[in-house]
Amino acid sequence: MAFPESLPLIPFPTSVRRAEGALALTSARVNGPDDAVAALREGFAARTSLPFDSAASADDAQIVLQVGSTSAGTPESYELRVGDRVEITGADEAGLFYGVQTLRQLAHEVDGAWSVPHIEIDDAPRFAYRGIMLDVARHFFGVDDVKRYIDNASALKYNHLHLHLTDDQGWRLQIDAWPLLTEKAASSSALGDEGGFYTKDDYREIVRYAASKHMVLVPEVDLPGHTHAIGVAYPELVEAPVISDLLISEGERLNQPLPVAGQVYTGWGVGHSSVRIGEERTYDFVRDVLTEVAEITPGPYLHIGGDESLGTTAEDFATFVTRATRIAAETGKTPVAWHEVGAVSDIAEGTIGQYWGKVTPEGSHAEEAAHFVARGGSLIMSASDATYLDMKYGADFPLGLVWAAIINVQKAYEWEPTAVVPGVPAEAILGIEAPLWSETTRTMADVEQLVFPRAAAHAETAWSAATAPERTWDSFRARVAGLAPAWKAEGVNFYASEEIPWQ
Ligand code: TNX
Repeated sequence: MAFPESLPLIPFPTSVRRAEGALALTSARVNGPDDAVAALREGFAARTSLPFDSAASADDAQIVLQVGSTSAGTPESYELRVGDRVEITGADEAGLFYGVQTLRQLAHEVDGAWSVPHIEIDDAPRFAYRGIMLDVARHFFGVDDVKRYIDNASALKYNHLHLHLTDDQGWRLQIDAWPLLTEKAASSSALGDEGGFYTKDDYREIVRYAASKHMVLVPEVDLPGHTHAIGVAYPELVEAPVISDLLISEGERLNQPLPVAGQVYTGWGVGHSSVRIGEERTYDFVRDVLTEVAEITPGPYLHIGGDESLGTTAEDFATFVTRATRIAAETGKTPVAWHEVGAVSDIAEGTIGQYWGKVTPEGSHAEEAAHFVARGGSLIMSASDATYLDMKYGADFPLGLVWAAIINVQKAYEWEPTAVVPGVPAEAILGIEAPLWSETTRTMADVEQLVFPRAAAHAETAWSAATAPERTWDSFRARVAGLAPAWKAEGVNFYASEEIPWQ
């Protein structure tokens, strides 16, 4: 049988034992929980016309999906066996879903029949938090686009979707107590493109859809900087824009406007905006917003931003984040914040830090990150010169930015998240996240060019053991090549980087 030598398994499983031969999915009758059967059917819909009819009993099925005990025994783990039929056992529903994603990657059309190699796979994730971010503030992406992003990410076993919901350029979520946010500050995007926002029902639909693919939504309200849009709706909540020399020169270089108080901002300079730290009304606002967001968010996390607050003095920043982390915690959620918040000693205990410094930390970034751990929290690693999906692949790439690094697929693949911040034990690393900032991406097709194939590299860093023999660039590049047929069938606009021997 002409089965590929290198199976396109990404992220690579804990253990794979392959035997001779393959099983042709001739009947493709499935027995299992409805959700898992639906995931299987959906997962193959773009590539095959296999019907995946439900079989009334396991005896009668060619594919058996079940929740039960696995050799790893840990959450999200699964076992997959292919002999004279396919059996997938998940430790929980998520594990079963991941087994189905692996089955998708195993299936190949050989001599006109969809077949799966005889194989035994035992698998479990390395990190509990495997995140991908979408910035819907610089450019807005509607519910259907977000669902597409969820489909493509969950297929790679990502389990958290971080939505960057607010920034200088727009406010993207309905807040009942402060209705002008979406009435006045949502209509536009960076580059003067069209904006938009999610009603609460839209947001609930995203949450529901993400959950159906075993992804937890992590909402971010970025404070106290990145808040120009708040002032478009409620001028009394923000300070006047800080127009620095850097902002002026960047604006001229990029032919972008400077921020004007009370008017929508369509450039992408940072560090010019701040909420008013000394006004009690600011904290009423923060409490109302975080409470409403928490109410419609079933997941455990609430991200309050805290990055690049250069329009706020260090003292004011400390005052603000000391209170804001507590307000977030009072909603019952675990606060998450970008690593700068770790510069402040008295942040709420247990706050999770998101590190976006370099793989080799600069300045005080590592120290700031370590402070979250000292306060009983943990870290999500988003090293910007490895995981930033908005960085260009090469100097001439038409989309993206370059400030952190030029990141080809190999550079995205080769970094070790537990080795970045000195003195922090590996157990304090909750996981990794790959952020897509959307200054330059005007459509989901643009987004997908930047995200794929690099998101496959980060998925493997997040899931596969650091010491696995297949955790090498040579193995990865051969395997990722094999994802191209599925991506093409599904219309994923991946970038065909020359580093990869595409099929
Ligand atoms: C830095 S990293 C930002 C964002 C930008 C991004 C562009 C971080 C927490 N903040 O505001 O969109 O760079 O790459």
